[in-house]
Amino acid sequence: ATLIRREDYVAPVFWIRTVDLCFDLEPAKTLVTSKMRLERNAGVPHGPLRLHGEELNLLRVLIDGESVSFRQEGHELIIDNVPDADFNLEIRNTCAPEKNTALSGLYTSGGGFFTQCEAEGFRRITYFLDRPDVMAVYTVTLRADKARYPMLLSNGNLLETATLDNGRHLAKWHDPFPKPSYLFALVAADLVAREQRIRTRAGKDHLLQVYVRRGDLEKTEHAMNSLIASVVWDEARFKLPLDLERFMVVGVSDFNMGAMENKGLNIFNTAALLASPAISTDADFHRIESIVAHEYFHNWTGNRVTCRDWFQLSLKEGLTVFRDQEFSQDMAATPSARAVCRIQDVRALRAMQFPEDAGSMAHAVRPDQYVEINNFYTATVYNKGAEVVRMYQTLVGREGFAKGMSLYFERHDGQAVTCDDFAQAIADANPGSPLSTRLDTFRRWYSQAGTPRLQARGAYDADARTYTLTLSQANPATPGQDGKQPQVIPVALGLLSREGRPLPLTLQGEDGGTVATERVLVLDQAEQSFVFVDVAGEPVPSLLRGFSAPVVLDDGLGDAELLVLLKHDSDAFNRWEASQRLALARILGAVRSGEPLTLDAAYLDAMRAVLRHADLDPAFKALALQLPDEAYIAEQLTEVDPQAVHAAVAAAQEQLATALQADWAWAFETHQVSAGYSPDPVQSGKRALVNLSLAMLVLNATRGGDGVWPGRAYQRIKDATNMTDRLGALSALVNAHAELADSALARFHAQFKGEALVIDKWFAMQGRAAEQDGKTFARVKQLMKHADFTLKNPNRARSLIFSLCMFNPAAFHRADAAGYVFWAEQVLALDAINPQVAGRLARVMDRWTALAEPYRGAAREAIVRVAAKPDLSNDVREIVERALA
Ligand code: B3K
Ligand code: ZN
Repeated sequence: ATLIRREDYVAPVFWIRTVDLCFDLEPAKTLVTSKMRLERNAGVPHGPLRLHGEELNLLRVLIDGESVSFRQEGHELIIDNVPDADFNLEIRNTCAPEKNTALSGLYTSGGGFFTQCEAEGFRRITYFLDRPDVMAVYTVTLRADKARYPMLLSNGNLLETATLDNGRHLAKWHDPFPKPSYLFALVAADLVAREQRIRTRAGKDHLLQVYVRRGDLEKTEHAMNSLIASVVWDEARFKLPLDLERFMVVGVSDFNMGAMENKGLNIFNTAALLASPAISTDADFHRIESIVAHEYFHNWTGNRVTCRDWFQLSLKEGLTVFRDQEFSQDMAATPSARAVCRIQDVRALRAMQFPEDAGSMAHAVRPDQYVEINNFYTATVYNKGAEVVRMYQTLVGREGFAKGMSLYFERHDGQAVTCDDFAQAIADANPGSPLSTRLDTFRRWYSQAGTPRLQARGAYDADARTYTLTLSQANPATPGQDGKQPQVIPVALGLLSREGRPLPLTLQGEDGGTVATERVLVLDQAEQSFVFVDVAGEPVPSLLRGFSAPVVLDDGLGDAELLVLLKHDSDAFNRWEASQRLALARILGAVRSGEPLTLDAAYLDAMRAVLRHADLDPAFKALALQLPDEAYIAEQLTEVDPQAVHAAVAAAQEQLATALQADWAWAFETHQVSAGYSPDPVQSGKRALVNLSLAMLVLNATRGGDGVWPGRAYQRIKDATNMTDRLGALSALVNAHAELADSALARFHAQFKGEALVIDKWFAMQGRAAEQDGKTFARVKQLMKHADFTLKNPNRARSLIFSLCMFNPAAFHRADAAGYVFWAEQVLALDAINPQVAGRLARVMDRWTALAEPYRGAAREAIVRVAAKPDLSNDVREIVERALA
């Protein structure tokens, strides 16, 4: 395994300008013929031609029609004697799609052929310069059995089709846009398509197609609508049009991640594509909309302008996540629904990215090194990267950002570029802005790993009527990086009077008369003070509104101030944040003291007030009443006892359930949706609150409260007309370990046994069930032997194993180490099948050094056991070695 370093980047010795690929598709052995036009890169010293290739069987190599001598070294095919002028290179090889359980390159799934090339899968199809800065124009011919594979698809436009001998047929595709190999795709399968013709603002006609297996056609309406909305949005918001006559989306049930943005031929995990009220939850509808948008938006941010090298991955991923988040907010429409989107995005960042930034795999948004690039499709590159892009927008404004985007495309369309190029374009389009004047400091967001700590302290001077806010920052050391420099932290803020009124914000030295009640301060030093004048009384600061920077904030506020914010803040994000901080303080207090948790009346009254509030949006209420994630709580502790964290959370949950019983019952009864199903924010908000209420009521029933609720939940599972309600009721029973849970689970399984995506949910729910006396862990072990379980399908493996190891800390971190033993076994078993999925599971141990004993020692032992296996994949080896470093 070699370490690849960012600073070692060199431009390619050759360019590949065009490639003509021909596939004779057979599951056991597919023949690939590749005819390429190559050219020396005049800008770099001469050298041999080195092509990447893995798991291939090479048949012949011709240059300008003549056979040439070559060498094979490791995963490289080396040709020393290459003409100086342009030349034709022809390569013939075979690969074995049927044996490709790694699902990278060309593989079979459900009787069809599919590809996944990002990051380095193309080299598992044929020999190539498989790096993103080599961009070629592709022509692709597919030949296959017509009955088994009636649909033959590749990137771009269909040039011709023909019937061949022996029941075979042919399709030829041409993609006019030069692209890196990671964006290549082909599909050959028995699929049907939902089609929609659209005319865009620019007056051009396009054909949109969503291809799925026959029985799934009626589950593609939502994806199609999401795609149309994405096309409209990107034109309206960023003036970025669809550039292809035909845009295809294909669903496949064996897939390593959510979806892939191949040029004109996006391939989707069916879990991220198919939706219907009967099989999908509101969250599924929302997630599908955002993934369809994400992949579509990549057409500009990723495909038209791509990455020079994989260290620049966040150039396309951070930017595209930002774009899909903005899209989701715009689709949500109302201010409250927008805030709900933002809260959910920040929750995910804190639950996934903050631990990553603090653990053994901590890396900068633009990493400096990797062994296996697939290990760096991370929450840092994606979600923190999106926060970095959001900060540009905060610093230059929405219009300034749109201008910056236009300049970026003006400069770089058709190129493979770097994160620096993006920063430069946004800054150059906004001269004199708070970004442009601090660009070099801002760039540290790309180079420094770790979550900055932002401290804020206010001092009120009653005589002078001034309020001095002192902001300071510190950035903790991360593996291989200490002594960090200050970063640029935009702090959106407001000041509230003790009665909750917004106060005008005038800084010393500014003209009076500034009436803004919200503004952005920019911290770019280790410490800075800001003096507000004409402040009538000691204010309550509302800092980092909308989560204006991805930092950990310590504002020193106590209960009294948090209660003011919870009641009155005009910023919905900080209002929610106050609810979480109140809960967090109580949970952490109990965990740190070792005393059992008792929720006080002030907290319970505040939560009751939220629940009963006349104007708050039900979706917001559900989020505010939900306790913080155990993973996020663990991040606040220097030594983590996952069982103690869970015990405190479980106690808080029970007390909330009991103390607010009447209120939950009220919320349940008064928020029922009677209209026909729609996943819109209003309906889904009500369902979220109803489901939370039901979970609380069932929990309370199993703790001696009103015993009617488990029966009502059971009835609801039978009667529900949509999956959100059905799954909500089922999970209420399962999480509370109610007596009716088992028969409800059996019923549910029988009802949905034909629906793989629902059976995934059935497994996931049991793997995530709140732990109680080891019952959940025992259940997972038993389910591993279920006839429907398999390690080979990533969705299924994730639904059970990841649910336990990644999302259920209390079931996983056991004093007897059985969870860790299970983890080690599954990482090793998966590694033999699919290294990418195994590598992801290996990441579960990132934070093992923060664990208290006996967990810490036992975790280490399990990691050592995995590391001891001699033939581990690069994926898993890099993760476990970094964990042990
Ligand atoms: N770009 C792909 C992810 C590829 C992951 C490769 N291991 C999907 C996306 O981010 O849209
Ligand atoms: Zn992406």
